[in-house]
Amino acid sequence: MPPKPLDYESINENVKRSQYAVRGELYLRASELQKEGKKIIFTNVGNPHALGQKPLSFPRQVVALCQAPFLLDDPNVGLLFPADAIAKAKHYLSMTGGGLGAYSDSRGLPGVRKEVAEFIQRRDGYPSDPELIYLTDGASKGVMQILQTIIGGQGDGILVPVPQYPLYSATIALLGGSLVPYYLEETANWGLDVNELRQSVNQARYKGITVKAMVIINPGNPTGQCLSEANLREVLQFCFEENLVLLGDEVYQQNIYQDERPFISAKKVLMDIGPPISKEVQLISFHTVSKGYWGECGQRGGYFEMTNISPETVDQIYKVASISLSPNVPAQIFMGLMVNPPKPGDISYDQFVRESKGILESLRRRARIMTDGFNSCRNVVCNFTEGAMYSFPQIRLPPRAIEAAKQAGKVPDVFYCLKLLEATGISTVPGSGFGQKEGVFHLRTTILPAEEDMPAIMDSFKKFNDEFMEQYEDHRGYSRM
Ligand code: DCS
Repeated sequence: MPPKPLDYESINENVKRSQYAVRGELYLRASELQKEGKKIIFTNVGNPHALGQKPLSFPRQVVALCQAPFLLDDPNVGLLFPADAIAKAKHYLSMTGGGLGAYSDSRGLPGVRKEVAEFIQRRDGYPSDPELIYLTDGASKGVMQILQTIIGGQGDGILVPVPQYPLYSATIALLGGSLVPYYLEETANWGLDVNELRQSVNQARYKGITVKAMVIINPGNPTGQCLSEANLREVLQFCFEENLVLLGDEVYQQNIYQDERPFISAKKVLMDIGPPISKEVQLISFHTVSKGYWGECGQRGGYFEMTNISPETVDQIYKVASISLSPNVPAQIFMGLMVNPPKPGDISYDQFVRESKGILESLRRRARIMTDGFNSCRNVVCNFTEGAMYSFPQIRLPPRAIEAAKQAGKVPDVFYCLKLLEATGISTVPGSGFGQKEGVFHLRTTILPAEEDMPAIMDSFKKFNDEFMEQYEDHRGYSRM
């Protein structure tokens, strides 16, 4: 009997090739241990609510009413819901043709796209056109649709930062394209060097690859750096010179933990530069309701904005979006609420600010506790998490640990992370899942565990790491760093 079409030997090679470490070997082992009754701290995914973050009240009130519109007819509705939530629910319901149970336009509800455009305009100080904004099921779906529109085959290259979030490497592999890596410089706080970019592009071209797009993740995942305005200018200039579309992954724009480098969007910098660059460089910017102080990962809401994209291509992307009929409608309302939250004077304003500030300030403190904790450990060095939700310490593994990993048939950082998991229940992602320089090892953890649990988690990490280093360091020759 020949293999059947869905037998492993027969399936699409691109599917087998794509890898997604955030839910990889470590996660599977952690799930097993959890089933066996071990307490696991899931710091492998940036999934705030799963680690106890409470949802913001106002958006949940609005969406609850949209989901159960009969409550709006109940004479007691005003006792359960604030008047501004009731008004907002009516506002969003009036945008839908049939409530949340009906498909929307494939690009998303026009009213929400308009609210997104107004948000971008307020944020950047430049006009934004709702016709060039598409709502998506999380940022992931948007990234996939755009990569699908760009990549036709192996000859099409996408410049991706290393370390990177594996949505990019995995999707490029699925689509059969070529990932062209550019390395971020760890010793320069994960800075981006344009000379490095140029070299990567030249090397790829030498191999016959047409480099078509460049991805930036700002603030960075897993690296946590915030790009400076000067750096963004260089990147846009580079994209202009090299004829690349820039994919600006800006999902962590609310997650900023220092004041020196506030978030600046690629769109604003592009417009600031002025013509010809501002009229020529093609840019797609992505955002989501999964991150920030919202953390509504399970709702799957996102958008992308297209700049300098021709109407014909915008129509083609519309067609691609149409194949999935429509993005989640409840998620679109979350997006509307995120870009158009309660304003001063609204009944729910104070509570909204109290809740969102509370989350953000705590994340800022947690970023500090984690970085300091890692830096106090033997053979561990860690850049400060300037933004996003992750800490990405470098673990300087002694040669004997690397040897032991080899014996166990594991990549060295996977070996370290598995031991950490078994000893402490802390579930992380090995640096190799994001890419790193040869011979250098990291792990990624989120900064999301509850603040009160943080000291105990860092103590338990330190104890494990000290014992690990004690076990594998060669005290005769190997020097401590
Ligand atoms: N872009 C980046 C840089 C991300 O980190 C994520 C999610 C996404 C896009 C996609 O988010 P949504 O599809 O939910 O909008 N980050 C994953 C991670 O690294 N941990 O958790 C999820």
